[in-house]
Amino acid sequence: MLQQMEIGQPQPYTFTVDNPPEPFQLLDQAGNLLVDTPPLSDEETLKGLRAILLGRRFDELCINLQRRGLMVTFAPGIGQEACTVGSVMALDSRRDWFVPQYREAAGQLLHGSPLVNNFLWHMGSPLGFYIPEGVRMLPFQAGVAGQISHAVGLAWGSKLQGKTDVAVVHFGDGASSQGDFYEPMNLAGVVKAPVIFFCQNNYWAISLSRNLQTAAQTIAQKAVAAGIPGIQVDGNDLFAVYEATCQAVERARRGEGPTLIEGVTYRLGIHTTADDSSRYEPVEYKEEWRDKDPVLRLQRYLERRGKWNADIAQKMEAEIKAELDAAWEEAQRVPISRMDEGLTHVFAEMTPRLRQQYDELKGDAHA
Ligand SMILES: Cc1ncc(C[n+]2csc(CCOP(=O)(O)OP(=O)(O)O)c2C)c(N)n1
Repeated sequence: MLQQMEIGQPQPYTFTVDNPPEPFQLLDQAGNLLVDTPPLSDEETLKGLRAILLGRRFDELCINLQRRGLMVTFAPGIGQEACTVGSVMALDSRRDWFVPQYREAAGQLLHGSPLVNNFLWHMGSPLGFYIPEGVRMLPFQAGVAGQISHAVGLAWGSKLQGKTDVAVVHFGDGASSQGDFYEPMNLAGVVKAPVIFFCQNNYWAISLSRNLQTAAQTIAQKAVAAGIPGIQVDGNDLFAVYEATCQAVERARRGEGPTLIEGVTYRLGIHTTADDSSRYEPVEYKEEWRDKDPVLRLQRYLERRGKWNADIAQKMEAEIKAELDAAWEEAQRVPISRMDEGLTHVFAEMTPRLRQQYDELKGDAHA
């Protein structure tokens, strides 16, 4: 049974632990719309598809560049992009915060991150970590779940200042087992911080499968313990992600506090360039999920509405390639960072610990 959530009518999400509803879906795998009116216009849907494709082509390019020794370890979001793009589309980029983990390029770029910065931070340049003035985003976070507290801080701060700016924070199913997930979510529930916890359940935490991650039937139901609503959505359905996030944003702006959204998706790519998933991932898993790819689903939907064909696809791909090529050219013109810049860019004045490391590095012939 499909969980029906009326567009534009927020409903309380109730979870029974024994019988969780099916993930919320508005667009099925074959590209059929399951409601009368889509939550996004055709133009907006094309914009969402373009953002997903830009993220995907960026990821594919970075994997190649890493294999050629031109980048550090890279974590792609291939197959999961509807989660970040759908949730960013529900935000007001001028005032709401997007807080990523490490595989959210598609959402970051849509929220205003300059493409060249995304290249630079994977080239080891601290310049990539500077968020330009006016872009409401935190940098890439390698420590699993570390960013969740930061997002709660941003959202609570917004509330304390009498504002209604919200923060959406992305993390994985593995992160949802950490204290760094439960503790800030609990606090956010108490202070009704305008924050949206978005768990991209991509089935894997490196080699640990979802089934071994937690005995909970859904990750969304973890919201119950924090006293906040939780909803499981089809994470490969751009419309469902967008709609669920819109409703969570409205709740947050009304002062009703946080929501936990679990996007059920799958890691169609690799964990990172440092991992070999062929050693633990059954091949049939990816095969099963390939047809649920958010790109295919949106293309099928748009094709049926006369908004997608080979010419449009070719034009969009060519534009994306040109955009990526230009940003990569620009990134290559930036001088390679010195090792000590990793220590000097963190604070205006180095802490004693950083200073000690800096001095040690300077005494090293390789520095
Ligand atoms: C605090 C912390 N512990 C362990 C790691 C090592 N580590 C890197 S990625 C990862 C798996 C995270 O899985 P999940 O949260 O599901 O996110 P995904 O990588 O699947 O997006 C782990 C354990 C880390 N980076 N940070």
